[in-house]
Amino acid sequence: MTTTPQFIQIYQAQAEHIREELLSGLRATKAYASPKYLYNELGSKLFEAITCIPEYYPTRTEARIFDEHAHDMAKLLPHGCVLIDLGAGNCEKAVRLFPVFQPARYVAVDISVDFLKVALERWQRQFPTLEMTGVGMDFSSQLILPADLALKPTQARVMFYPGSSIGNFTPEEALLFLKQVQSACSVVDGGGLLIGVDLVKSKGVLEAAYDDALGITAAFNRNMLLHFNTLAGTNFKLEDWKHIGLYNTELNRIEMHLEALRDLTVTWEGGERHFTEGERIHTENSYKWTLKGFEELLKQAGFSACKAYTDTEQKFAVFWAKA
Ligand code: AVI
Repeated sequence: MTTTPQFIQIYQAQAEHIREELLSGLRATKAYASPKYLYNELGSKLFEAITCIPEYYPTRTEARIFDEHAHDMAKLLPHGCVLIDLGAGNCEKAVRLFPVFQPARYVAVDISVDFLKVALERWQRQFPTLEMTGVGMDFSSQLILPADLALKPTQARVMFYPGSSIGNFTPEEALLFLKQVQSACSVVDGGGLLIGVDLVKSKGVLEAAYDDALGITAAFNRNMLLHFNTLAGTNFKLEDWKHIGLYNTELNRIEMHLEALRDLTVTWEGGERHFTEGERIHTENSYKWTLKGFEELLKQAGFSACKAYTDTEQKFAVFWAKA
């Protein structure tokens, strides 16, 4: 019986590297920041809150798809697999599927190490006989599973990437990422990918989901400025910035920005950046896919036998793809 999950931390960016990355985005003519900086401790909690707000349909719709089709999906999954949860967060989505999927081992990967540790220790107490491993890793630029995981050559690998996180990659980045997933899963016969994808829909529905009436998404986006202040020693003031969430119909993506409400100067040790009123910092893209477009992408990445499960309104899809 196991009571403490194994934990592997394979990557922790140096504070200086993080600061440099942030500041170079701020200095750019069109200022930008990587969406991974949305997730400090408060950011992870605000994202959890987003998943509960009425306008943010993806989490609810995906959960319904799993409720309805999990048994069907389980028939396609290899028996006794290792379930590798990419961007596991609080691990809830995978845990709900344990009784149906019956994995032999669970590996939870997330950049937010402290948040993951707390969650995984809780789940391990609830599932004491299931081998669980946590991996603290930023896989957004490269997916290399740590050798310390000691994945068995007999255990098929199923990667689980729900929540439409794939949408936070550009289509080019998404293809590169999926190719890496495909090669990691194809090491053992029968492996594959179970992935949640948000589908193209009306501008009104999309913009409401990313600029909700309660202002939770606005808080989530603006909290990035507090995170900057901690990581890079900047002096952003929340009252100077407003949240923008808009749908770019040409590129099929939601864009989140922070817009300066007046002319201002942000300073940090050794530098500053002037923003004029209305100037923006681009903080996130969330691409939406068509069913056909995403199936094509999976095939290009080397997957086969793709099967899509959707809700009746085709708002969201979960794809199973064989590696
Ligand atoms: C994590 N990711 C899939 C979310 C999304 O919908 O793109 C992040 C998010 N941003 C604003 N609301 C939710």
